Amino acid sequence: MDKLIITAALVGAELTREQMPHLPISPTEIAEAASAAREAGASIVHLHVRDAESMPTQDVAVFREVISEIKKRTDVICQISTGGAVGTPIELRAEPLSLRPEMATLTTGTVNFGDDVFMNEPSSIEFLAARMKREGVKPEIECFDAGHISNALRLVKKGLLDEPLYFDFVMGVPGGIPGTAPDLMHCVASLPAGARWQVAGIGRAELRLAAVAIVLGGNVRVGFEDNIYYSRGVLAESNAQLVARIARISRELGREVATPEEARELIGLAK
Ligand code: KMH
Ligand code: ZN
Repeated sequence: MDKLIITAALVGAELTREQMPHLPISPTEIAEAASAAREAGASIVHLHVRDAESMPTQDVAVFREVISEIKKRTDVICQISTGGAVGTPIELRAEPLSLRPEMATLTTGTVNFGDDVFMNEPSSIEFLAARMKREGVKPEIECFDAGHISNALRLVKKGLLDEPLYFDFVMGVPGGIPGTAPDLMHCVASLPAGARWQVAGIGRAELRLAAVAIVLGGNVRVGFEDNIYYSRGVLAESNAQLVARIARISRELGREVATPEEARELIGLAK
């Protein structure tokens, strides 16, 4: 089995300091969290950024600073969010692609998102995919529901997505696909040959789906964006703490953890 790729989703767009006192917000805090996550076993960091008021932003200048601070400290793969926050206009969501990060997320369908709707119209998805292709940015295909997988495969047919494909199943969002092992098995069975995948379980689905993914040969995303608890009612101390547990479980199960360099090779990132 290939080595495990761990992604750390450090910040998110929805979480506040009130909910999670250890949430990294400033560029320095995010870079320190990225470096600690790398030391704990992460090879990718999934990045949202915040403005001076701690609000989610797609401001290119903030992303530039965060990525530059990360690169001063560590060799982890920087993956920017083009999802932004619920309601962010699609043009703003695309803006940080001008920085040509190694990876960016591409959500391939609309989903109810708690009491909100995370809108991804077909024209918006194609706009983002075309922009990523032009900038040479590798998409991570975010599927919040099973239908988002076939939407992505249609983009391959249209020439807007290139293989090898890298999927992320975000499971357990209220309104999206439930965070259960049978639902994950269904997603994995829907993939074309040669595609790689990871799972991002939301809340209490995080750990149990990570364990299933490790055994099945998939990859794992953890971090405050998806889950803030280490165990029932106990807040995690850091993103790195959540990453370290996944690395430990994987090694115990006989699966080594990929370095960023090894992850680049596995995902097929441009040299
Ligand atoms: N904040 C969510 C509405 C992504 O990063 O690409 C969307 C999201 C997906 O987090
Ligand atoms: Zn995100």
